[in-house]
Amino acid sequence: LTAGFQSRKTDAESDSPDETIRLAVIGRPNVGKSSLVNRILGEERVVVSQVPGTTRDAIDTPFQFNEQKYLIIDTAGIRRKGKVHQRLEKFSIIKALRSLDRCHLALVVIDADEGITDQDISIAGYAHERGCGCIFLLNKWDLVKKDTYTADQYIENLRSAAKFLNFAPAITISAKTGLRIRKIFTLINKVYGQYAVRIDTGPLNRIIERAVTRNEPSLHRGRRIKFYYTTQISTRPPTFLAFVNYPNAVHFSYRRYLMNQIRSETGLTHTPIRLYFRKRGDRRNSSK
Ligand SMILES: Nc1nc2c(ncn2[C@@H]2O[C@H](COP(=O)(O)OP(=O)(O)OP(=O)(O)O)[C@@H](O)[C@H]2O)c(=O)[nH]1
Ligand SMILES: [Mg+2]
Repeated sequence: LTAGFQSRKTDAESDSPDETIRLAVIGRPNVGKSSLVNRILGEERVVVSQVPGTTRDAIDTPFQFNEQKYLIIDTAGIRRKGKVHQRLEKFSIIKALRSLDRCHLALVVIDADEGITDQDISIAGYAHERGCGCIFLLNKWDLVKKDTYTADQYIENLRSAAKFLNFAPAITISAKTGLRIRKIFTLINKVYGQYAVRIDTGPLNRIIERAVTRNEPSLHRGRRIKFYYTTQISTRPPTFLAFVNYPNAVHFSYRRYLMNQIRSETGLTHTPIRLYFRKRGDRRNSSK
């Protein structure tokens, strides 16, 4: 029944307590991804240099912090397609993108000193498309003149540039000075907790029922759209399936409304979630 919706990330592992949180560090070239990885690991594990394109491979390092296991993957910087000329660079980018398929969360590193660019947003978009939770890290905050721009202004700019990721946390950091590196782990654990959550069918159905009663979907060719039953079919990210009479008639804005209701009533404030619709006939009508 649910096979078509299972994410490949979820089926291999159960909710065992010793599970590893897998993190991909992604971003444009030279934004400080490798510096951040070294800072987190507390050693010069990967090569850092001011030459853009230093990291070529996706480098996995497992580590443990406060009894939680993590795997962190340093990746190659991702430039805009039109500017990628060399085959080697193309391969590096493919590897970086592939690492997102193995990861739960993407740490999207942005060079705050250069400001937020379209490319930063498309990179976050790749992670989102692959079902990763995202955390924005505005790095090199030590270089930013604080009298010119405040962190709030930066984050506001980011919010308006990446509306589709308005639930993703964002903080200013410095891989160089270590500013707010511990805070990153608070966020990682919080986002992952939501990312891996399971919501029971009972409460979930009550949320949907209440939402539909409060705000009915518009009619489909004169007929009511009915929501029969909703269940969570997978996690990482939390994925819900609602059985309805006219799945294709549910407007995208109504789907968004239902998703917002699920989010706000279950506290899923920082994780991506998915909601699918599937057809189920009305029993009373179909038995006639
Ligand atoms: N001032 C300052 N410099 C930083 C910070 N983080 C990284 N840098 C510098 O930025 C340059 C690039 O750092 P890397 O860590 O190699 O960047 P990267 O994103 O891994 O780069 P690629 O692997 O080439 O994509 C280096 O000169 C770092 O010393 C920071 O927080 N503050
Ligand atoms: Mg690097």
